[in-house]
Amino acid sequence: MAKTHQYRFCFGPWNFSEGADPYGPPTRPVQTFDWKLAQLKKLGFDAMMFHDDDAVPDIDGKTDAQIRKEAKELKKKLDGEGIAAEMVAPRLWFSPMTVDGAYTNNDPKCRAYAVERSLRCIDIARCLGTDLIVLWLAREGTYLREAKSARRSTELLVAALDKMLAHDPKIRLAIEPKPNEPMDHAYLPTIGHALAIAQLTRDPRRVGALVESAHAILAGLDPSDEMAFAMKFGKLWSLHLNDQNGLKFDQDKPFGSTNLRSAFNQVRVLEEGQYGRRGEYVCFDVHPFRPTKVEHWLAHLDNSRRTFLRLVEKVRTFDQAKASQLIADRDYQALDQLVIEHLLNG
Ligand code: XLS
Ligand code: MG
Repeated sequence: MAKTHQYRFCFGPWNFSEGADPYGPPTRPVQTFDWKLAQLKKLGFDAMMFHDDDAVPDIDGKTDAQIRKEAKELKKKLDGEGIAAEMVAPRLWFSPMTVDGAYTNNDPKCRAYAVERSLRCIDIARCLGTDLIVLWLAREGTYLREAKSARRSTELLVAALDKMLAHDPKIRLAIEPKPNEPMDHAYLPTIGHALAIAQLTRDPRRVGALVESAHAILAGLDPSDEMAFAMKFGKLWSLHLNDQNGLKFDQDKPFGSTNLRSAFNQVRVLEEGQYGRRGEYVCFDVHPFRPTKVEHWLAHLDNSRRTFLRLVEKVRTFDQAKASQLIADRDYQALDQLVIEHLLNG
C-alpha cells in the first residue's frame, strides 16, 4: 500500500486576531509573538507564515543591516522550536505611501517605496530560510476605473515582479489573487490572471500562485477549480484554506464552516494533484468569530485542520469505482447522492 501522504500545516500570527471589526473594538487582548508561537507549537502545526513586519516590526524605520539582524534572531527562535517559516509577504497595504496602491500607484515615489520594501521582504525570507514570497496585491486596483490605466498597471506589476526576481536568483513569487476588498476592483483577481502575468516576467518559472478559498468564492469561482488549474501548471505553491458565506466582506471563516461540499472538493483536487509532496504546506488563513472567548482562541485553527484531515479520509474512502460507473452511465443524480451519503456517513 503506497505510503499515504502526511500533510504539513501552517498559519500566521494574524490568525490570532483580537476580534475588532469596522463596527466594534477588540473582544480579546493583544498577545505577544512568543505567545502565538507557543500556541502554534502546542497545536502541533509545522510552520508559521509571516508578513515582513511580523518578522521585523517597524520595518520602515530600520536599516538593511538591522532588518537582517532581527530576521536572523527570529530564525534562531524558530529553529529552537522546530518551526519552519513557510513564506514572507510584504504588507503593502498599511503605509501612507500605499494609499493609492503599491506597485501600481500613480506616484513613482510610492511605487519605488513598494518595490524597495518588497526587496527587504525577500532579504527577510532568505534569513528565515524560505524562498517563498506571497504577494496579496491588496491595494492594486481602483475605486474608479478612470483613476488608472489597466494596461499601464499590468506593465507596472510586471516591472515590480521583475525587480524582485532580479534581486534574488532563487526567490519564488506566489501571487495570491483576490477580486476586491479593500479595492472596489483589484487587478489580477483570479488564478488565470496570476498565471498569465507570470508569462510576461523575466523568469516565469519563478512566478506561481497561492489560492485562498474565500478569494475564489468572492470571484464567483470554485476554489477547487482554481487549485486544480494552478496545479496543472505546477504552480500551486501555497494555500490559504478557509471559508466564505456569499459575496460580502472577506470572512476568513474556519475551513468547511459554510460549505462542506466545496471543502470536500478542495481536498479531493489536492489529493488528486498530490499537493504537499514537493514541500508545500496547507495554511489556514482563518479568524475566530468575534464573540470567541480567550479560552477558545485556538479552536478555529485546530478545527480547520481537523476538518481538513477528516475530509482527507473521506476522499481516500470514497467509492471511486461506483462513481466511475455512474459517470459512465451519466447518472449524475445517483453520483450526487453517492457523495452526499458518503459525507453524511459519520
Ligand atoms: C489575504 C492575505 C493576507 C495575508 C497575506 O487574505 O492572505 O491575509 O496577510 O498577505
Ligand atoms: Mg489570505
